[in-house]
Amino acid sequence: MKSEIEQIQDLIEQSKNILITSHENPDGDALGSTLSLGLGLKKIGKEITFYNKDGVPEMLEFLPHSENIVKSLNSTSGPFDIAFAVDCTATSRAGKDFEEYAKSENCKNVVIIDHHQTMGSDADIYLLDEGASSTGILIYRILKALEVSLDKEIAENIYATIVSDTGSFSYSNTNSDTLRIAAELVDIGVEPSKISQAIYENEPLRKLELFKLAIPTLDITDDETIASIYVDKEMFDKTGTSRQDTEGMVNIPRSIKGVDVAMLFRQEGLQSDPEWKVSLRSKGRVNVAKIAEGFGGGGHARAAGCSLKGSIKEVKAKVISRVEEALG
Ligand SMILES: [Mn+2]
Repeated sequence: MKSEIEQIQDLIEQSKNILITSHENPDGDALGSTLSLGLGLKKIGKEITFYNKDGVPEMLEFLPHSENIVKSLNSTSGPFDIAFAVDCTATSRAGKDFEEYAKSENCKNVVIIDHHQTMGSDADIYLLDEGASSTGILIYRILKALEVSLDKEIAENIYATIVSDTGSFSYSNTNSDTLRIAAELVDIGVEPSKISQAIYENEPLRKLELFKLAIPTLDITDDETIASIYVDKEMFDKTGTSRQDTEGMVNIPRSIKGVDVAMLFRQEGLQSDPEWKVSLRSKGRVNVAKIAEGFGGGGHARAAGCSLKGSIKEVKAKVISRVEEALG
């Protein structure tokens, strides 16, 4: 039985026209993986179309070739021999349009590449490795298997996936394999300070204005183990921000001494029928993927998300009581 990487390698070798996408509201791993895979496959003569439903957020425009990502499948030229969905547990994570497109004649083979726990069942090949720090690490392995020589632009994209998903080599998913690959990428020409500056010292002022409004909502349980913060529609409107500006905000409650689980609640949908996107972060005592799954979401043991309807008071109380049960 061939390994998933060998199966993907065979498929790529027989293919010409390839579509690559990632999850909606993309982060550094999503786009860095999309771009590094595509740039690598271009080097061995493949025709690549980069797609993301939400396009490229301002803060990720520094990723080499990000300007080549299209936001509409109508402007793509199928049929595709392979459609890759990277950093996605299922095709639905890339949006409804792609989910439908992947089922159509336009996509002969669908391949999912991810490092998350939960999965769907709508792809031809799944490459899933929870031990990988980022999806970019899996892209690195595929390109190595294909003997693609990594250039600086590919290396910068892969490096960005690692920095983004390990919190600059600080989360528990940082391992020696990750550090060895990062070192190799630096040898190829990546400048770590340049990537860090692009990611962490390049915030639009409006984002900090949003953080100013959110900080007064910081709330902590009496035993100081569960902390949360929220952003509602009014705060977004006042500061001219959107959900991508909440990136990193969960690190505020998470940074507090003694906190086991940190949460960010972000309002979406109509004011009359509010829906809250919840980001959960655990320092290790609680598997937050289990909690998120209980509300129809998913993710990793230490970083997960879900979505609930109701007032902020109701929604917060529901999630906190589940976390309290889990903390015991
Ligand atoms: Mn990821």
